[in-house]
Amino acid sequence: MSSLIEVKVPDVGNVPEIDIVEVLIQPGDVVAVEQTLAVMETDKATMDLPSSAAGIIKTVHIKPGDKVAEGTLVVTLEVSDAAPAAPTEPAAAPTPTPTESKPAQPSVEDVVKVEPTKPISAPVAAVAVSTEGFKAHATPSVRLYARELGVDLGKIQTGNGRKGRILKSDVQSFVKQVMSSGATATSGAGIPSIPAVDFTQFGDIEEKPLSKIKRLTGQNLTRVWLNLPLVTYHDEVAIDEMEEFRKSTNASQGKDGIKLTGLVFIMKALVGAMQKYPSFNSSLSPEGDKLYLKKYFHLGIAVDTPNGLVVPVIRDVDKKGIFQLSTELAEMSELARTGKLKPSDMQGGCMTISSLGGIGGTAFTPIVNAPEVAILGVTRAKVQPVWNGLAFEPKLMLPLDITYDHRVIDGAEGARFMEALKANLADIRRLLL
Ligand code: CAO
Repeated sequence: MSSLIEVKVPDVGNVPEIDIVEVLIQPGDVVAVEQTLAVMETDKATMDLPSSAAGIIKTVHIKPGDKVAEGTLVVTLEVSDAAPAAPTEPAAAPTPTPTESKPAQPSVEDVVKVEPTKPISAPVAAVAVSTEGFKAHATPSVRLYARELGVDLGKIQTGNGRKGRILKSDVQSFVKQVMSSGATATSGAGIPSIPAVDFTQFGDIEEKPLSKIKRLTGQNLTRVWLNLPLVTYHDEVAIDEMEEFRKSTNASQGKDGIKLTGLVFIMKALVGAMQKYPSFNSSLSPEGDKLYLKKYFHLGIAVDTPNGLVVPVIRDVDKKGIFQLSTELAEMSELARTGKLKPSDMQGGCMTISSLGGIGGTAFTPIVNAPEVAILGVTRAKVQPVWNGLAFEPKLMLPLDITYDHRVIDGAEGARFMEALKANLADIRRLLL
């Protein structure tokens, strides 16, 4: 037996109106008690909106951009009557830190977004992060905000929050101060910034805000571009055998069978090369003094969506066959294109593939999705004349581009890795070895 209950915005103090910035659930999702349903934001703080009970989401009554207040209906939840009685009251409100001696309770300013990779638990209190030897106290959401702006929290040191905790407003003031202190001529590591231009002087224009995905991707790509010494190595491989196998398998599958594209073979071949060259399946420590070598093989796949580029992660590629990979790839791309990927679907990748093969191209220089150390770019295969020692032979050549972090991978290793990848693709029987 089950019944329906309403989950409402809890007591959030004397805040009359709060913005919903992110909704993390959808109808059909199973949620646990205290699981974050949405993220709310005031001009002072970001806070989680926790579920007051465990159950299945029947209806979501809020959307990003909504303004809510205490008591606003958030979701209708189907709860099992067998489960411990579910409170119909709103979830416990975040309360201020009571005393110095007791463990800190999260306050409105301190309640932060639960990171999706961590087990779901009560709202997380602010944590200290070491910045060049200095312990900056800030919530994960403020640290994320600072990272997005490239602000070193160690330079702010003390914020206006409780016990000197750094708030979002402190980060904003810091940025304003830097901007007005004559540092506007440069950005990042003293790099001159692009001057603002009034384009209306040349003709009509239309202003279009970038999607959130594009803005976040842009920040991340700029960070990687500025921090990593990147090298891109280009090559090509004849994939006639692979293509013949792919086509005949697709034909034997019939119209309703799973359709294989070359990408799943590339995924298997790439993992084979990563097994042979483990430094491609690693991450460099932030201090740059050690490598974390991964024993799992999860691949990020760049997917083009109407809102921008997203990178869902297909897990344990080494353990899966091409049909399963094809099914998962289709599912993930669909979720990506309809904006339904969960944050956890985009985490834990070891290396990324960016395939533009369905569109065209002969070569490009993809940017590494740090903290990964390499990315594989793929463009369109085409038949080309290849000299076999006696005559030119028509061969289906697939162009491949590998960009790698030169701090981790040297040129010779990059070339050897590419050779291993090509060998796997040229003779896919190798993938069985
Ligand atoms: N050479 C020739 N043909 C190719 C090919 C290649 N390298 N790769 C794909 N194709 C063909 C496929 O076989 C398919 O052919 P049919 O329509 O005849 O069946 C067609 O192109 C379309 O393929 P697809 O793109 O739908 O499927 P995929 O498995 O190759 O790729 C996905 C899936 C999700 C990676 C892709 O759709 C996508 O979004 N690519 C863009 C990624 C991107 O934006 N990268 C840039 C990031 S910037 O660093």
